[in-house]
Amino acid sequence: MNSNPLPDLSGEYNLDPVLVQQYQQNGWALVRGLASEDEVAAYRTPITNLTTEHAKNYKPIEERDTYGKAFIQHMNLWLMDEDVRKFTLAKRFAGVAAKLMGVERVRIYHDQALYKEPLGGPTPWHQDQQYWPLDGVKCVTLWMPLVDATQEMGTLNFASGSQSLGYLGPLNISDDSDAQLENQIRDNGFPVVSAGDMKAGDATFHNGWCIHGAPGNASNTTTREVMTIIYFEEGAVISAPDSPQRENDLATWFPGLVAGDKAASEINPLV
Ligand SMILES: O=C(O)CCC(=O)C(=O)O
Repeated sequence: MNSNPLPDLSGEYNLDPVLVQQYQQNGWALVRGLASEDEVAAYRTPITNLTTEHAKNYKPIEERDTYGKAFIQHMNLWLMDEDVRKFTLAKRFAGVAAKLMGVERVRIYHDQALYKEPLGGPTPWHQDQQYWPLDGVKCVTLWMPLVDATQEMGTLNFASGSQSLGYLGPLNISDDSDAQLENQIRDNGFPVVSAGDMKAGDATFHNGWCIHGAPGNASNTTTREVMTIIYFEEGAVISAPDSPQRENDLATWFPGLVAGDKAASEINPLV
Protein backbone atom coordinates (compact mmCIF):
# COMPACT_ATOMS: atom_id res chain seq x y z
CA MET A 1 0.00 0.00 0.00
CA ASN A 2 1.08 3.58 -0.67
CA SER A 3 2.38 5.37 2.44
CA ASN A 4 1.21 8.81 1.18
CA PRO A 5 -2.54 9.34 1.23
CA LEU A 6 -3.96 9.29 -2.29
CA PRO A 7 -5.85 12.34 -3.60
CA ASP A 8 -9.29 12.98 -2.18
CA LEU A 9 -12.04 12.30 -4.74
CA SER A 10 -15.00 13.54 -2.73
CA GLY A 11 -15.37 17.01 -4.28
CA GLU A 12 -18.43 17.54 -6.45
CA TYR A 13 -18.07 17.53 -10.26
CA ASN A 14 -19.82 20.37 -12.02
CA LEU A 15 -21.90 18.31 -14.43
CA ASP A 16 -23.21 20.07 -17.54
CA PRO A 17 -27.01 19.51 -17.69
CA VAL A 18 -26.60 18.80 -21.43
CA LEU A 19 -24.83 15.58 -20.47
CA VAL A 20 -27.83 14.52 -18.38
CA GLN A 21 -30.07 15.07 -21.42
CA GLN A 22 -27.67 13.13 -23.63
CA TYR A 23 -27.53 10.27 -21.15
CA GLN A 24 -31.32 10.11 -20.90
CA GLN A 25 -31.76 10.21 -24.67
CA ASN A 26 -28.83 8.12 -25.93
CA GLY A 27 -28.24 5.82 -22.96
CA TRP A 28 -24.68 7.04 -22.53
CA ALA A 29 -22.62 10.20 -22.04
CA LEU A 30 -18.97 11.20 -22.11
CA VAL A 31 -17.80 13.19 -19.07
CA ARG A 32 -14.47 14.93 -19.63
CA GLY A 33 -11.95 15.38 -16.84
CA LEU A 34 -13.87 13.56 -14.12
CA ALA A 35 -10.50 12.87 -12.53
CA SER A 36 -7.39 14.96 -13.07
CA GLU A 37 -4.17 13.66 -14.60
CA ASP A 38 -2.50 13.55 -11.16
CA GLU A 39 -5.44 11.82 -9.53
CA VAL A 40 -5.57 9.12 -12.17
CA ALA A 41 -1.81 8.62 -12.09
CA ALA A 42 -1.97 8.04 -8.32
CA TYR A 43 -4.80 5.50 -8.43
CA ARG A 44 -3.50 3.77 -11.55
CA THR A 45 -0.63 2.26 -9.55
CA PRO A 46 -2.63 0.07 -7.14
CA ILE A 47 -5.22 -0.83 -9.79
CA THR A 48 -2.56 -1.87 -12.31
CA ASN A 49 -0.55 -3.76 -9.69
CA LEU A 50 -3.56 -5.88 -8.79
CA THR A 51 -4.57 -6.42 -12.43
CA THR A 52 -1.04 -7.32 -13.55
CA GLU A 53 -0.87 -9.93 -10.83
CA HIS A 54 -4.29 -11.28 -11.81
CA ALA A 55 -3.26 -11.45 -15.50
CA LYS A 56 -0.77 -14.18 -14.59
CA ASN A 57 -3.77 -16.55 -14.33
CA TYR A 58 -4.60 -16.04 -18.01
CA LYS A 59 -3.55 -18.35 -20.84
CA PRO A 60 -1.61 -16.83 -23.78
CA ILE A 61 -4.02 -14.65 -25.74
CA GLU A 62 -4.05 -16.87 -28.85
CA GLU A 63 -5.40 -19.77 -26.76
CA ARG A 64 -8.39 -17.78 -25.37
CA ASP A 65 -11.95 -17.51 -26.71
CA THR A 66 -13.46 -14.24 -27.97
CA TYR A 67 -14.38 -13.07 -24.45
CA GLY A 68 -10.93 -13.93 -23.11
CA LYS A 69 -9.16 -12.11 -25.92
CA ALA A 70 -11.16 -8.92 -25.28
CA PHE A 71 -9.59 -8.02 -21.93
CA ILE A 72 -8.06 -9.06 -18.65
CA GLN A 73 -10.96 -8.75 -16.18
CA HIS A 74 -10.42 -8.32 -12.45
CA MET A 75 -13.40 -7.68 -10.19
CA ASN A 76 -14.10 -6.00 -6.85
CA LEU A 77 -10.64 -4.57 -6.40
CA TRP A 78 -12.04 -2.17 -3.80
CA LEU A 79 -12.20 -5.07 -1.36
CA MET A 80 -8.54 -5.95 -1.96
CA ASP A 81 -6.82 -2.63 -1.43
CA GLU A 82 -7.53 0.39 0.79
CA ASP A 83 -6.41 2.82 -1.92
CA VAL A 84 -8.60 1.33 -4.61
CA ARG A 85 -11.44 1.44 -2.11
CA LYS A 86 -11.18 5.26 -2.09
CA PHE A 87 -11.41 5.30 -5.88
CA THR A 88 -14.41 2.99 -6.20
CA LEU A 89 -16.33 4.62 -3.35
CA ALA A 90 -15.50 8.17 -4.50
CA LYS A 91 -18.42 10.52 -3.90
CA ARG A 92 -17.49 12.59 -6.96
CA PHE A 93 -18.04 9.64 -9.30
CA ALA A 94 -21.17 8.42 -7.52
CA GLY A 95 -22.62 11.94 -7.64
CA VAL A 96 -22.34 12.01 -11.43
CA ALA A 97 -23.86 8.52 -11.70
CA ALA A 98 -26.84 9.62 -9.59
CA LYS A 99 -27.38 12.85 -11.53
CA LEU A 100 -27.25 11.09 -14.90
CA MET A 101 -29.79 8.49 -13.79
CA GLY A 102 -31.93 11.11 -12.07
CA VAL A 103 -31.90 9.41 -8.66
CA GLU A 104 -31.07 10.66 -5.17
CA ARG A 105 -28.58 8.03 -4.13
CA VAL A 106 -26.71 5.04 -5.53
CA ARG A 107 -25.07 1.87 -4.29
CA ILE A 108 -22.07 -0.01 -5.63
CA TYR A 109 -22.81 -3.22 -7.52
CA HIS A 110 -19.16 -4.01 -8.19
CA ASP A 111 -16.06 -2.56 -9.79
CA GLN A 112 -13.86 -4.17 -12.40
CA ALA A 113 -10.59 -3.45 -14.16
CA LEU A 114 -10.77 -4.19 -17.90
CA TYR A 115 -7.33 -4.18 -19.48
CA LYS A 116 -7.31 -4.68 -23.24
CA GLU A 117 -3.84 -5.93 -24.01
CA PRO A 118 -1.77 -4.83 -27.04
CA LEU A 119 -3.47 -6.38 -30.08
CA GLY A 120 -6.25 -7.62 -27.77
CA GLY A 121 -9.50 -8.58 -29.49
CA PRO A 122 -12.73 -6.61 -29.91
CA THR A 123 -15.40 -6.57 -27.20
CA PRO A 124 -18.58 -8.07 -28.72
CA TRP A 125 -21.87 -6.16 -28.57
CA HIS A 126 -23.69 -6.85 -25.31
CA GLN A 127 -26.03 -5.45 -22.66
CA ASP A 128 -24.53 -5.33 -19.14
CA GLN A 129 -27.79 -5.64 -17.24
CA GLN A 130 -28.60 -9.08 -18.70
CA TYR A 131 -26.00 -10.34 -16.18
CA TRP A 132 -27.62 -8.60 -13.21
CA PRO A 133 -30.69 -9.70 -11.18
CA LEU A 134 -31.92 -6.12 -11.26
CA ASP A 135 -34.81 -5.96 -13.73
CA GLY A 136 -36.58 -2.62 -13.71
CA VAL A 137 -33.74 -1.00 -11.76
CA LYS A 138 -31.75 2.00 -12.95
CA CYS A 139 -28.12 0.93 -13.35
CA VAL A 140 -25.11 2.66 -14.87
CA THR A 141 -21.50 1.76 -15.59
CA LEU A 142 -18.68 4.29 -15.24
CA TRP A 143 -15.81 3.42 -17.64
CA MET A 144 -12.58 5.38 -17.10
CA PRO A 145 -9.25 4.95 -18.91
CA LEU A 146 -6.27 5.21 -16.57
CA VAL A 147 -4.00 6.05 -19.52
CA ASP A 148 -4.77 8.17 -22.59
CA ALA A 149 -6.75 5.85 -24.87
CA THR A 150 -7.36 6.48 -28.55
CA GLN A 151 -10.36 5.10 -30.38
CA GLU A 152 -7.97 2.62 -32.05
CA MET A 153 -6.98 1.25 -28.63
CA GLY A 154 -10.57 0.24 -27.96
CA THR A 155 -12.67 2.99 -26.40
CA LEU A 156 -16.35 2.02 -26.35
CA ASN A 157 -18.86 2.06 -29.19
CA PHE A 158 -22.50 2.64 -28.27
CA ALA A 159 -25.73 1.92 -30.13
CA SER A 160 -27.28 5.24 -29.19
CA GLY A 161 -30.86 4.95 -27.96
CA SER A 162 -30.75 1.14 -27.70
CA GLN A 163 -31.45 1.26 -23.94
CA SER A 164 -35.07 1.87 -25.00
CA LEU A 165 -35.33 -1.83 -25.95
CA GLY A 166 -34.74 -2.99 -22.36
CA TYR A 167 -33.92 -6.65 -21.73
CA LEU A 168 -33.19 -8.57 -24.92
CA GLY A 169 -32.65 -11.91 -23.18
CA PRO A 170 -29.71 -13.79 -21.74
CA LEU A 171 -26.91 -13.13 -24.23
CA ASN A 172 -23.47 -13.43 -22.68
CA ILE A 173 -20.56 -11.58 -24.26
CA SER A 174 -19.64 -13.80 -27.22
CA ASP A 175 -19.66 -14.07 -30.99
CA ASP A 176 -23.36 -14.91 -30.64
CA SER A 177 -24.23 -11.73 -28.68
CA ASP A 178 -22.29 -9.76 -31.27
CA ALA A 179 -24.23 -11.24 -34.21
CA GLN A 180 -27.67 -11.04 -32.59
CA LEU A 181 -27.27 -7.50 -31.29
CA GLU A 182 -25.77 -6.32 -34.58
CA ASN A 183 -29.09 -7.35 -36.15
CA GLN A 184 -31.02 -5.45 -33.46
CA ILE A 185 -28.94 -2.34 -34.08
CA ARG A 186 -29.44 -2.53 -37.84
CA ASP A 187 -33.16 -3.37 -37.68
CA ASN A 188 -33.84 -0.50 -35.28
CA GLY A 189 -31.57 1.96 -37.06
CA PHE A 190 -29.67 2.91 -33.90
CA PRO A 191 -26.65 5.10 -34.74
CA VAL A 192 -23.37 3.53 -33.64
CA VAL A 193 -21.25 6.19 -31.99
CA SER A 194 -17.71 5.87 -30.69
CA ALA A 195 -16.63 7.63 -27.51
CA GLY A 196 -13.56 8.54 -29.57
CA ASP A 197 -10.19 9.40 -28.09
CA MET A 198 -10.21 9.76 -24.32
CA LYS A 199 -7.70 11.24 -21.90
CA ALA A 200 -6.89 9.42 -18.70
CA GLY A 201 -9.56 10.59 -16.22
CA ASP A 202 -12.32 11.15 -18.80
CA ALA A 203 -15.19 8.73 -18.30
CA THR A 204 -18.15 7.37 -20.18
CA PHE A 205 -21.31 6.35 -18.33
CA HIS A 206 -23.69 3.89 -19.95
CA ASN A 207 -27.15 2.65 -19.05
CA GLY A 208 -27.33 -1.06 -18.16
CA TRP A 209 -29.48 -1.71 -21.25
CA CYS A 210 -27.48 0.32 -23.76
CA ILE A 211 -25.92 -2.03 -26.33
CA HIS A 212 -22.18 -1.42 -26.48
CA GLY A 213 -18.88 -3.00 -27.48
CA ALA A 214 -15.37 -1.98 -28.45
CA PRO A 215 -12.90 -2.51 -31.24
CA GLY A 216 -9.73 -4.49 -30.60
CA ASN A 217 -6.61 -2.72 -29.37
CA ALA A 218 -4.65 -1.84 -32.51
CA SER A 219 -1.60 -0.80 -30.50
CA ASN A 220 1.10 -3.43 -30.30
CA THR A 221 2.77 -1.76 -27.35
CA THR A 222 0.19 -0.15 -25.07
CA THR A 223 -2.47 -1.74 -22.92
CA ARG A 224 -5.83 0.04 -22.74
CA GLU A 225 -6.01 0.26 -18.95
CA VAL A 226 -9.56 0.91 -17.79
CA MET A 227 -11.34 0.90 -14.44
CA THR A 228 -15.11 0.57 -14.27
CA ILE A 229 -17.62 1.02 -11.46
CA ILE A 230 -21.22 -0.16 -11.63
CA TYR A 231 -23.90 1.70 -9.64
CA PHE A 232 -27.60 1.06 -9.09
CA GLU A 233 -30.31 3.18 -7.54
CA GLU A 234 -30.79 3.03 -3.78
CA GLY A 235 -33.99 1.23 -2.79
CA ALA A 236 -33.74 -1.37 -5.59
CA VAL A 237 -35.15 -4.83 -5.01
CA ILE A 238 -33.48 -8.00 -6.32
CA SER A 239 -35.42 -9.64 -9.16
CA ALA A 240 -35.85 -13.41 -9.63
CA PRO A 241 -32.88 -14.65 -11.66
CA ASP A 242 -34.02 -16.13 -14.98
CA SER A 243 -30.62 -17.28 -16.28
CA PRO A 244 -27.48 -18.99 -14.94
CA GLN A 245 -25.55 -15.74 -15.26
CA ARG A 246 -28.07 -13.87 -13.11
CA GLU A 247 -28.07 -16.67 -10.54
CA ASN A 248 -24.30 -16.46 -10.45
CA ASP A 249 -24.35 -12.67 -10.09
CA LEU A 250 -26.93 -12.86 -7.30
CA ALA A 251 -24.72 -15.23 -5.29
CA THR A 252 -21.54 -13.26 -6.03
CA TRP A 253 -22.56 -9.61 -5.70
CA PHE A 254 -25.50 -9.90 -3.26
CA PRO A 255 -24.13 -12.55 -0.90
CA GLY A 256 -26.75 -13.91 1.52
CA LEU A 257 -29.66 -12.23 -0.27
CA VAL A 258 -32.50 -13.66 -2.37
CA ALA A 259 -35.02 -12.38 -4.91
CA GLY A 260 -37.39 -9.88 -3.29
CA ASP A 261 -34.80 -8.63 -0.80
CA LYS A 262 -33.61 -5.04 -0.85
CA ALA A 263 -30.43 -4.96 -2.98
CA ALA A 264 -28.12 -3.89 -0.20
CA SER A 265 -25.67 -6.55 0.99
CA GLU A 266 -22.59 -5.65 3.01
CA ILE A 267 -20.64 -5.33 -0.27
CA ASN A 268 -23.09 -2.85 -1.82
CA PRO A 269 -22.27 0.32 0.11
CA LEU A 270 -24.30 3.47 -0.33
CA VAL A 271 -22.02 6.06 -1.85
O1 LIG B 1 -13.93 -2.41 -21.82
C1 LIG B 1 -14.53 -3.04 -22.68
O2 LIG B 1 -14.02 -3.37 -23.74
C2 LIG B 1 -15.96 -3.39 -22.44
C3 LIG B 1 -16.51 -2.68 -21.26
C4 LIG B 1 -17.92 -2.98 -20.96
O3 LIG B 1 -18.58 -3.68 -21.66
C5 LIG B 1 -18.50 -2.41 -19.75
O4 LIG B 1 -17.78 -1.82 -18.94
O5 LIG B 1 -19.71 -2.54 -19.58
